[in-house]
Amino acid sequence: MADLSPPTHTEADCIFCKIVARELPAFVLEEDEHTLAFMDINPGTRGHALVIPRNHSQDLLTVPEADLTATVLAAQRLAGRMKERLGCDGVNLLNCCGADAWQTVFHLHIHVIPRYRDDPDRD
Ligand code: DGP
Repeated sequence: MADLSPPTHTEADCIFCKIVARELPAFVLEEDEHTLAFMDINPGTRGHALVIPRNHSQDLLTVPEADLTATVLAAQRLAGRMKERLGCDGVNLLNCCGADAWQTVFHLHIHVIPRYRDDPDRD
């Protein structure tokens, strides 16, 4: 019979926890006591990165306030650095919360996506 219980996403099977623990490789851009920023393995634009809290939280709805605050501030800092270093013209911050909202990795993360005036997929 099919298992209809909701999926659980624990620290033990979390790829981003493994990146935090350096058990999986990643191109780390910045880190501090509470957060880590690294390149997305499947970038939408040049420089597309992810910012995560070191502590495991499944998503935006379950993350403790202190980890959320640290993650948003780290994303803001990274966006500023992208403008300086990549010369991008703008930045999108994106969070997908829940499988139906395209979340595929169940450790809170904010996409920090540099945008360029000449992006081929720009609306
Ligand atoms: P989301 O759909 O919002 O859950 O995005 C998850 C992102 O994580 C997706 O853009 C690809 C990225 N990603 C998945 N696995 C890995 C990995 O092992 N390393 C890195 N650097 N990024 C990953």
